[in-house]
Formats: sequence, structure tokens, C-alpha cells
Amino acid sequence: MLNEYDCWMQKVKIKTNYEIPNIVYSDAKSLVAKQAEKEYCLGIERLLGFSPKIVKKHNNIKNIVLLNSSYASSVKDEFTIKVTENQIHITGSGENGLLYGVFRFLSLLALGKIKNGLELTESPVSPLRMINHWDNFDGSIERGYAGRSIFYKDGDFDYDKTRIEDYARLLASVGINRVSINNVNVRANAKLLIIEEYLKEAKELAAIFRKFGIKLFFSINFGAPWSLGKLPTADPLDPAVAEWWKKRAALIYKYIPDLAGFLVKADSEGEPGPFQYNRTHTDGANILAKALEPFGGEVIWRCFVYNCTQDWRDTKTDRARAAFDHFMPLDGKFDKNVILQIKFGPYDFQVREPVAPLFGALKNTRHVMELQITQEYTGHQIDLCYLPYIWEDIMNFDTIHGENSKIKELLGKKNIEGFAAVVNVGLDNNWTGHTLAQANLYGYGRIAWNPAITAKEIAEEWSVLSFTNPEVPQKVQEILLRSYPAYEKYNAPFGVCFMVSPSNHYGPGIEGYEFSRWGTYHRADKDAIGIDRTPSGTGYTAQYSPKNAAMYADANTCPENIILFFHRLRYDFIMKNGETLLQNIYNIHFEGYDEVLSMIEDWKSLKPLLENQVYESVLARFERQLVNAREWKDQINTYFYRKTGITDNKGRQIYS
Ligand code: GCW
Repeated sequence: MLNEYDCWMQKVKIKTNYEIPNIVYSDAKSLVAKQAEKEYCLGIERLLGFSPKIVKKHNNIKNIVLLNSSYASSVKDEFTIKVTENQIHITGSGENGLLYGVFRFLSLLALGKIKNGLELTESPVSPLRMINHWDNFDGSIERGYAGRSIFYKDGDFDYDKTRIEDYARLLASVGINRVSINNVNVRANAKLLIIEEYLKEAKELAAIFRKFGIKLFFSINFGAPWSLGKLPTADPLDPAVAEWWKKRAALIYKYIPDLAGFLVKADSEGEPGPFQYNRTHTDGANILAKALEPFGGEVIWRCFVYNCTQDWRDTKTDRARAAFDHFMPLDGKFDKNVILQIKFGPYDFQVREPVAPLFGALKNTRHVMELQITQEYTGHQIDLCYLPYIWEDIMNFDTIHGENSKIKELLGKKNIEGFAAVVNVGLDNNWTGHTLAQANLYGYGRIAWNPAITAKEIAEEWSVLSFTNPEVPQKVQEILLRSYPAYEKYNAPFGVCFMVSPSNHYGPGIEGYEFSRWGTYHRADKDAIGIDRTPSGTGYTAQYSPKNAAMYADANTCPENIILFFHRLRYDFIMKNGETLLQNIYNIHFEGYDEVLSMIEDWKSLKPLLENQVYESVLARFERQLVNAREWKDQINTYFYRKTGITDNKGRQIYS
């Protein structure tokens, strides 16, 4: 990795057995097709060291690269790559398809996979492949761990155009086609993106992303008619409020005619919403949808709606039930340009949660799955945690709502239209804080494009594209693939969730949320731990399809890696390996710590093969991760020893 800033698009000459023609014909007329042509040339310069010659006529030129964006295919964003003895033909079903085809060609070239006879046709499974920024106008990033915002500073837009273009290139190179550019916690931002002074600047930003086939979403404040428009209310059924949104939409689309639409967090963690006016979320979403409809805009409405003022004494209210209880009854009641955005799990991006029961259950409502690339609960990009590992698990979850109802089979069909993910980038030179966390951004794009791709395949691609010394990728892949299980082992195994330090969510805080209002409890006492979510408890299991409901409700069939999410178990519960739950808690924390030691040894073995800056920056993070893993191991094990008085049956050191 010569330059961390270049991520998986390193500027290093590669060897290729196939001679790439240096003449290029392109029929590019449109903005994105022209960018595709430019990206092709930039990529060839980067990888082969020569600048191709663009011709506008190609008759009787034998050795040539043909780029065109108008081949007859109804499949959106599709591309075909065809390599013959003298010609390379990259075609797109449209301009975006051509751009994706060019980036895939360049990636295959760097992976050494371009050869005579190659023929590849691909299209994305999901039409919506989105990045969410939780960037604030003051330049901070909510749950950001890679430096300040790339868009804002001191209450205004403040960005480097080249940097934004480099960012749009990285996103488009893995098929991203939508970006929301401001925090969903709009309350945190005194000003609002949808005011005219910001629109003039947002217009410039939109123009940069547009060249790469990326359209923008704005996070909006549902209370804007009141807070901005000086109306006495933001009640969605008040005609003046509906009129206000129509006028605001007209103003916005004057500046950005192809704005993708609005992203909305409403009635959630203090954000304004329809509940304040005794209205439903369909009332709220549909008013915005009607305002955007004339411009082709869409409303992405988040389902992260739960009671964040729960009394910890209340064992009946179950936050995990909330999204399903709120939104399942509204299925089919949203306008056709409303898309629900649902977190992958019922809680909040924990290291492991069950897949949310709305997936597979919603039959008549467009929706997308929300993932988190920024490592809020998975190590803050200090600890290495390769997220495609858990995403592959999620894609393979079978909702058992009829046939072919695994998440990866539902995607792109009538149910799930794709993904949104909270991004992990900031102004750090390596974009992501931890250099190896670039694999998470890369992996998100690849999974959003093809949910059947495996974590191993992503690791192989990313490591070869990023580490051009051929002796390095194999070891990097092994480290990446071990990092998620290692983190889960010392952090929150068995689906226990939320033992993190409150508010900042890094490092142990075993009872940090036990007496809070956030509804995220494990209720450990001297005998047992976990929440009973079976019919004898909160009844959450019944939100799943009958077969999954039965599987989760029985402690003998519930997968052990999620068992404490669904069951309250005594510490002497015997698990499948014949050890008690308590001994498994001790074992798994010692194992997780040891696995970090082993990853560090592996990384150290790469020292002679890596640029010093990369080697040292990653080593420094590993050393901080080891401190964190030790804290988790010792604090968790001590906590359960103090609760039970039972020590480790292998005599290892547990503190009292
Ligand atoms: O995970 C929680 C975070 C909040 C975030 C919220 C959400 C943007 O702690 O920082 O707010 O989820 O998803 O809206």
C-alpha cells in the first residue's frame, strides 16, 4: 500500500500478460459516460503507466478499447466486459452501467484477471446502494472515528473539491449510487440544509457526485415548518404544513433538480415527528412524499423508533419489539415513493443481533437495510473488526417467509430494495482511521452490489488491490477474517449486547446501561443473565415467521451465538460444548484476547514487506486494541466471578 490515501486504487504499475490497446474509442456524450471515459484513462495511467489515446472514429483500427453506454439492456446499471485477442469492449446499459463496467475492468486488471476470452455481464442486485453521513455542520461527525467531516466546518460547507471527487470515485468504484450528506440527528444542527444559503453550496457538492452517478439525499427535520417556516405547527395533516413542504421542495429542486430526496429520523431519540401531533408515521412520510413526488424525489423514513425513556424497572417493555410493533401495522399504507430504512437488527448495530423480523414480513412496503460501517460498537476503528464477516451472516439469514426468503434472495425483489450504511470516513489521510478499516467501506459497496459475495472473496479482492507486494495479501486476508470473531469474543458474545461504556461505546461498561432509560439491559444477577424474549417473556420471538419463532424460543435450538438475546439463562446452563454458560463466558474472553495477540504477531511478520507508515500506523492501533481486549477480558471475567463466586475451571487469573 504505497499511499494510504489511494485506498484500493493504488498508483502502482502492474504486470499484465494481456497487452492493453492504447487506442480508445468512446461514444460518450453524457456527463457520467464522459466521466467513465476519463476514469478509464486515469486507471490505465495508474496501473500501466501510459495515457490512452481517445479517438472519435474507430473504423478499421484492429487493436482498440471500445467504451459505450448505450447497449440494449433493460437491466439498470448493467455492464458487459468482453476481451478478445485485439479488442476490449466495455458496454453499459446506460451511463452508470458503463462507469461501473470501467471500474470493474480496472479492478480485474489490477487483480491480474484480464485475459483473452474474458466475458462478464453484471448488474447490481439492489437498486439503492447508499452511504449515510452523520456529519454535523460544525465539522464534527456523530459516531465518527476518522477525523473531522469532509464536507463541513464551523457551521458551513467547507470542503476540498479534489478530496470530494476522490471520495466520489472511491464510492462509485464499488457501485455506490446514493449519498446522504448530513446527520439524521438534525436537532444537533442549529441550521438546516434546506435553507437557501446552504442550497447554493449543496448544489456544487451535488455536481461533483453527479459525475460519478451518485445522487444526494438530505436529512431533514420533520419540525422544519415550525422551526424554520415560523408556522405554529408541523402537524402533517395541517394544510399549511403540507403547502410549506411543497414550496420548500420546489425551492430545493430549483438548486438540485436531481436530488434523490429526503432521509428522515422522526419520533426517535428526541427528533421531532408525527407522534407529537397524534399522527401516524404514514401521515408524516406521505406528506413529504407528496411534496417530492412532482420532482421524482423519494422519502427514506427510518424505523429506528422506540421508547427512549423506559424505566429500567419495567420488564414488560422490550425495545427490540419496537420497530416491528410500529411499522408492521403500516405495511402497504405508505406512498409509492416512500422507502423504509430498517436497521439490520432490532436493537442498535450491536456486534451480534438477530436479523430484524420486519425483513421478510413486510410485503407491500419498499424498504432497505441499514448497516453501520463506522465502528460505533465494534471498536471505533481502533480495534480491527472486519464487518463483511457479519454482513455475510446477515445476507444468509433465512427469514422463512415462504420459499427463497433468505435476505440475499429477497434483495432486489419486491421486498428489499438495497442498503444504506453509516459511513466510516473523515478527514484522516487514510479516510478511515484504521487503515485496514478501508476494507469495510470497500466490502459494503461489494455486498450492496452482490449480497452473495463472501467475506473471504471481498478480503481477497481488497487486500490484492491495496497491498501490491504479492507476499502481503494472503496474511492480510487471514488477519481480516479472524478479526470479527476475535472482537466478538472479548466484547459481547452470545448476543448479550450493550456492555459498552455508556455514550461513547468504546471499552467495557458492563452495567453502563443497566439503570438507564435506553431499554438495553442484560439484567445479570447472582444466578442468571439475559432477557426472556420468548412467549413467556416479552414475546419478541413471535414477531418472526413461525419456524424462526419456534427455533429462537427454544434454548436448545436457538443458535448459541445469540442465545442471551432471546433467553434468560442460569450460569450453570450447560452449553453444547458441555461447559456451563459461566465457564463459556470465561473461556471466550480469554480466547478473544489471545486471538488479538496472534493477529499482532501475524502483522509483525509483515514488517519487512510493508511501507513503514502503514506498518507502524496499524501496529499502533493493534497495541491499543490489545489494551482494550485485556480490559474487556479482565473486567467481564471479574464481574461474573464477583456475581457468582465461581472461578475459572482452568485456574487462569481472574481478579476479584
Ligand atoms: O446507535 C445510535 C447512536 C446515535 C444515532 C442513532 C441513530 C444518529 O448512538 O448516535 O444517532 O443510533 O441511528 O439514529
